[in-house]
Amino acid sequence: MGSHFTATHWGVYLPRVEDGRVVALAPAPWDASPSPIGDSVPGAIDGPTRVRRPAVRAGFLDPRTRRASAALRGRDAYVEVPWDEALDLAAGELARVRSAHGNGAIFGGSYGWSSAGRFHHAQGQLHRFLNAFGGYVASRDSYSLGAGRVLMPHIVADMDTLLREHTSWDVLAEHCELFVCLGGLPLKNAQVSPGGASDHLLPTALRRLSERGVRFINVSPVRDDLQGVAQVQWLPIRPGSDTAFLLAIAHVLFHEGLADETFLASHTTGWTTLRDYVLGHGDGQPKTPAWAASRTGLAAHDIAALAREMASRRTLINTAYSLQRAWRGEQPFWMTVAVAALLGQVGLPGGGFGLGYGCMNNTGSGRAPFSGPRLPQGHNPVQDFIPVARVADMLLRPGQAYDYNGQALRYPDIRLIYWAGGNAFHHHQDLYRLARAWHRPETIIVHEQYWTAQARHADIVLPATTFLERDDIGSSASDRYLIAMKAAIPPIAEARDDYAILSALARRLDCEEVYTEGRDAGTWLRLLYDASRARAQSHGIALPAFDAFWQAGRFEVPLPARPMVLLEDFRRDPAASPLPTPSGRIELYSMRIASFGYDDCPGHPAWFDPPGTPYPLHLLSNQPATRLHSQYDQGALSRASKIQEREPLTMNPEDARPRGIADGDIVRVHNGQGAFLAAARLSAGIRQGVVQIATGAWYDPLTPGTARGLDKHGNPNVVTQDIGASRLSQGCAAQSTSVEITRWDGPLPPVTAFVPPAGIAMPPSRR
Ligand SMILES: Nc1nc2c(c(=O)[nH]1)N[C@H]1C(S)=C(S)[C@@H](COP(=O)(O)OP(=O)(O)OC[C@H]3O[C@@H](n4cnc5c(=O)[nH]c(N)nc54)[C@H](O)[C@@H]3O)O[C@H]1N2
Ligand SMILES: Nc1nc2c(c(=O)[nH]1)N[C@H]1C(S)=C(S)[C@@H](COP(=O)(O)OP(=O)(O)OC[C@H]3O[C@@H](n4cnc5c(=O)[nH]c(N)nc54)[C@H](O)[C@@H]3O)O[C@H]1N2
Ligand SMILES: [Mo]
Repeated sequence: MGSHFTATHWGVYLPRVEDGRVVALAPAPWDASPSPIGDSVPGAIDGPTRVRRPAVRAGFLDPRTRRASAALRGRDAYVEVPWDEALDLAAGELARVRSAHGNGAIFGGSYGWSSAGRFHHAQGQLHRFLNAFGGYVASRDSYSLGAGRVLMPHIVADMDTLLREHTSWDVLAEHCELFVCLGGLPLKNAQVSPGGASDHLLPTALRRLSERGVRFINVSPVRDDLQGVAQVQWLPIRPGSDTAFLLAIAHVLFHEGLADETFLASHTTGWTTLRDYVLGHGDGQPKTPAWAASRTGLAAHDIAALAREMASRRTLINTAYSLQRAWRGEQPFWMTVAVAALLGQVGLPGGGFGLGYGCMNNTGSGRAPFSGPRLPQGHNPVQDFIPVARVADMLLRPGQAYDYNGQALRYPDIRLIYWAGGNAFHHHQDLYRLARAWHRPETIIVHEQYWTAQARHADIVLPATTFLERDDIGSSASDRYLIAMKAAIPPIAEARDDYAILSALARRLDCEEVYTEGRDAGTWLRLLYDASRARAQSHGIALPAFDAFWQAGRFEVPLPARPMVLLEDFRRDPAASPLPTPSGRIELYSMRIASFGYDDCPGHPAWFDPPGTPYPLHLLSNQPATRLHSQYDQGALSRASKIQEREPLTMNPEDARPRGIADGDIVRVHNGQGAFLAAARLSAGIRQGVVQIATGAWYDPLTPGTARGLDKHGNPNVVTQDIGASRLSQGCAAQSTSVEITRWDGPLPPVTAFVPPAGIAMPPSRR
């Protein structure tokens, strides 16, 4: 063990094992820009935050207080119990809830990134298990792309197809002249891809484009969202106003006769309706650069000059996911497509639109969109589902009606939550509200590797192995390598694979044969790999036999002969290669969306003036540079990035001065929903009126269980709003948040997020 590569979502590494412990993860030698996040793993996997044995919440363990103690979730003690006792308890609860309320009372959405290996993918395993058990309430879409995933199929194609077919960096380097990026191309984010980022592409790609003389426009409140290129203009836009900016670009194009009406007529539908809206024919308000200036905070002449430049050069317009993780988040994506269509460059090499270059490593790799092994999920007979970010609404409002993508739905009545491989107390908005919602169900079961807030709000916590403790295959669509992930060390303490845990439950619940089909993990790996060989073939890829792959340790996915250009075939012949939209074309007016009758998402892209807020600063909560979401926040790299143990928050000196805040000061960030402590980092590289903090500091309430209390550590989700982007998508709208900030002069409470809950003994060696 230990001399083979392994895969994480942020890169491939060679684990170095000494005396049975993983002491280092060395980056893969072929990777020109490896991620330092690997450094956080060795100290964490056998460190004090690890869940070492099954544990049950003290109030839950006692049948007399089991129900009444639900409100203690988040502050109760835990009792470690033997595996059999924990499994019997979990199986008993599953059986009880199913017989009393049916499978529709079990929520198994279990959103989250888990680990990179594709067989031991906790969420996939849980879904398969719950299907074998008779079904569960699922969740749809993602926190990443809540608005985008629902919108895009109506107007171009589904998000997965689009992401896999993005024009390659190679083609961009050759043909692109002007790269307009909304939300930048942040190097920090391109460290990752779900399932693996085996070769990091963005730093090299930016250097090549830069050397070819490409001019970049960074439309973002944050200057550092675009680094490493020679020619860059920063347009420090007000967050949430990009739709106004794009409408003004469209105004210039229409008004000055720069719109490609031939392309609009042949490849789009509804463009005259959009034109009338842009020119103000219906509402009397032309969406001019001057109109946009007051909304975006940008100069009208900058917007107009950029529009003309875009029309005169081969232009790619790219929009980061973050823009749609917002109130009315559908609109910036729709307008991005619209502007690219007006320029008539969709389907041209180096032109058109991108949605998320720089958000994930593999976007633009140009590799075949093949991804390796996939665990079959079985069939879910339960029809009820929720849009993923409506989880607290579901728990707090059972039976209540809501809208989603043209459907009138009702929230199910959930009695049991089962979660494996995600951290809702990281990813969800308005965490105090979530904590209240978490008091509702009768039973919460969680598999975790670490004592995260997700584990600390569960009744039954089952310890899961990490990727270093099991054999698996790492694989991601459009990635360079398939990786044979071989266990480097045996399981830590009593941790078990998610598959082993669920198999043991299935045995107790009489669905073992359906779930396991009589196979052990090794047999499954071989079977799933073999099943993926046929899919590989359809992409023209000849995968070797399993044994040869396993022995070699990796397989390189070849670059396709034909360079990838997004929507190339559609451009060439829209009749022969129509889009999967109702019209077969790009829909700048969607009759289907219009037919839903939503005032918050009409039939064409539109601007909504944001509601006024009582708080003066716009809070952006972006993806962290030093970890994956909340994963390995307890690790060395993430801990080293903190100031006085708190998460850094970037703030403009002009906003800091009147508040008496100096660089490095601890600040209290607050609004009507809650408050958290952070460490101020002053920078002129952020637009005035905007502050930014990374997500992922482990939730650390000063007084657990108090309504609207103080998070000591810097978790922005205590102040974000738990609202849907619109009735169309109900997507996560975390970026639309306003706050006030004051200097914290009180005594500084220690961070305790990394201390396991009461009752759990810390390993003596680490005390
Ligand atoms: N305010 C704000 N909130 C956001 C965002 C934002 O921009 N702003 N971004 C959102 C986005 S885009 C996303 S994708 C989400 C991410 O939210 P999540 O995906 O839920 O976050 P992670 O921290 O990756 O959580 C994964 C958890 O799974 C555990 N885990 C890892 N491997 C395994 C395994 O093999 N087995 C088991 N049982 N557990 C495992 C880890 O320990 C970790 O606790 O956050 C969202 N939340
Ligand atoms: N290292 C690391 N990389 C990651 C992740 C991680 O946890 N760690 N998470 C991954 C995941 S799950 C996802 S979904 C992607 C997400 O990718 P994104 O959602 O794009 O990531 P963010 O960091 O939230 O946002 C990118 C930048 O957009 C800018 N921005 C925010 N709001 C606005 C706005 O209204 N207008 C404009 N013009 N700009 C704005 C911010 O300055 C921010 O730095 O990242 C992935 N990459
Ligand atoms: Mo995401």
